[in-house]
Amino acid sequence: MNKKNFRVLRIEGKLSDAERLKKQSNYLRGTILEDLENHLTGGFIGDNYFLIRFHGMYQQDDRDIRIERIAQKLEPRYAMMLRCRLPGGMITPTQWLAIDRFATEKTLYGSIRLTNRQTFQIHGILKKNIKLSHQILHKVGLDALATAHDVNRNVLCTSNAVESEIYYEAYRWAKKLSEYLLPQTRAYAEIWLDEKNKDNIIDQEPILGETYLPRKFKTAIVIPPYNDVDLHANDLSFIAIASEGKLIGFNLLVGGGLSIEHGKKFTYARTASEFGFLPVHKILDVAKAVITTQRDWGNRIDRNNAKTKYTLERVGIEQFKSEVEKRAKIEFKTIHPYELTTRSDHIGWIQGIDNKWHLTLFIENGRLIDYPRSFIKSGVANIAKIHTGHFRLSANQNLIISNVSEKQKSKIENIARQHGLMNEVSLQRVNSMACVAFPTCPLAMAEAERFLPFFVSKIEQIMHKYGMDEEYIILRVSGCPNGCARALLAELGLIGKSPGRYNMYIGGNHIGTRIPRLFRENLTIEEIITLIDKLIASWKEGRNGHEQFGDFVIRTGIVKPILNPIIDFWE
Ligand code: SRM
Ligand code: SF4
Repeated sequence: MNKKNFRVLRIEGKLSDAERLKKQSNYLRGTILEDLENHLTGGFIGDNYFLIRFHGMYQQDDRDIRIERIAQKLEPRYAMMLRCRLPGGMITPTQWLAIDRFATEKTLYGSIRLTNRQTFQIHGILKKNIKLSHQILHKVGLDALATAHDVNRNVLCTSNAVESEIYYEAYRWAKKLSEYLLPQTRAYAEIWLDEKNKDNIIDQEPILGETYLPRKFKTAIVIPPYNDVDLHANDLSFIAIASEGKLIGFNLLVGGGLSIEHGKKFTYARTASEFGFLPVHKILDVAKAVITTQRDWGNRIDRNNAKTKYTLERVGIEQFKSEVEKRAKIEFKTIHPYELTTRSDHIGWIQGIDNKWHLTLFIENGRLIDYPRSFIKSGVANIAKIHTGHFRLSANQNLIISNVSEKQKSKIENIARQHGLMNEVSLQRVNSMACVAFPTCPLAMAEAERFLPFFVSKIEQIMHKYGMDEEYIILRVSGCPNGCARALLAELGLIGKSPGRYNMYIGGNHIGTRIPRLFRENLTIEEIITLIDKLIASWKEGRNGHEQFGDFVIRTGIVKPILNPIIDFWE
């Protein structure tokens, strides 16, 4: 490693305030209960503002009306966003109907937002309805535990593999991993479900530790050839390896992550490193070993430098790997060959190996709401009323109506069509994704979800102009450099800088294994469209055969590939 270019933040000094907060929280209780009774504010005060995140909630306010409220000397309109835990994105129609009703009747926006980590968020929950939201989830066997902050988040599992014999087995491991790595504190049950600690159980956190993890932690199970979960956005990825239709083990990859800060050279996106192969029965031990190594070695001084990707670079990949082997009592075998060929969802019907049908519905930006001309949220609820299989949420923010019998197929299709859920959609739109951003995200610097539909139409027009309608560019728009839309794994990524201005990254690939490079900074939308027009024109003119956009801009030297992000991400 070139030491000169080795960039880390402080690793010695005073612990970050987040560490004090966790330590003093009495296993995530803080004074949330008292705060719930405080009707003078619609929000949470002091440490509780952060502590509620461990319980799957973020405090937000409507940014569209923030200035107006300040002018009127009113408190911002505080409301919570609730994020459910849904390993592998699996949810039953009964569960769906319960959350649909809650979103319709008890929230400010009346919408459900499918996220790119295979779960859903409900925005706009007023303080008085928070407890109810958790109780409704609990009643149908769901929870929001550990979907945010310094814990292992919702565990992903490829959802585009129903034709694979190992899909359900892989999904069961995702569920087990999620449960195994959950916080053990009784705080969630006490605060939200009014459960008393009758047996006087003393709280302990054998895996996460009393002060939990240094930073958020993300886990995924990948079933090749699909990389719909974008494995390189995860701290810990298990690539399922099958032989003769049986799951025989996993390749382990550690240390992916995408978030950066504009211009801060100690931050960078990083693809995960291959550690080796493990047999199926070692998956929980290995997950525990990786997470506890990150727990013990991760940076607790500076949160900007705390994720596993930075720990790995600081201590060395080999050192981290051998610690994991020691803790898991395993010696990793050589990585088994695997091939990833796609990240896209297959929109429409597909038949699984069990002869059941699966319908993937394209939900633009994952936003389910009834629009004046298409009642898509009601459509999904109406499907849930008659569907006897389950729903699966994809990591591309789409919804799969899964396990449909031949008999039910046409009924479900009729409902979907009547509600505008099966309208024609271009390949370009299917392969475009945005994060939430305005008005709810407090960190948004520019529009994303509200801007994407218009922007995709512009790209569609350009593609059409050059006769490229059958092609697509993996496009991602994030409202800020936290990078929630995974723009730093896109062929064309936009990252918000300020309202109406974006940094433009190009050169990722279709399968999500290459980080794109910063191409131009601080562009207006008009400038972006002009540049894209030129780039698509040269791609059309100069591509080799079916060469894809990201590969083309790298091959022709329009941008240089990122070979080692710690050294050349910013060059
Ligand atoms: Fe994210 C913070 C939305 C996936 C990196 N993310 C946020 C918050 C909670 C803002 C906040 O902290 O107050 C956003 C809530 C907006 C809102 O109003 O709903 C938010 N992130 C989302 C979602 C909903 C985007 C979406 O449109 O689907 C995704 C929810 C996933 C889930 O169900 O758990 C979401 N976020 C991601 C991803 C992609 C992924 O995980 O595959 C990333 C990049 C991958 C990574 O972690 O490197 C991501 N979000 C962040 C970060 C930067 C973390 C870091 O490493 O520094 C933040 C800010 C933070 O944590 O400090 C953040
Ligand atoms: Fe908010 Fe930024 Fe994440 Fe978009 S990328 S949801 S703006 S934190």
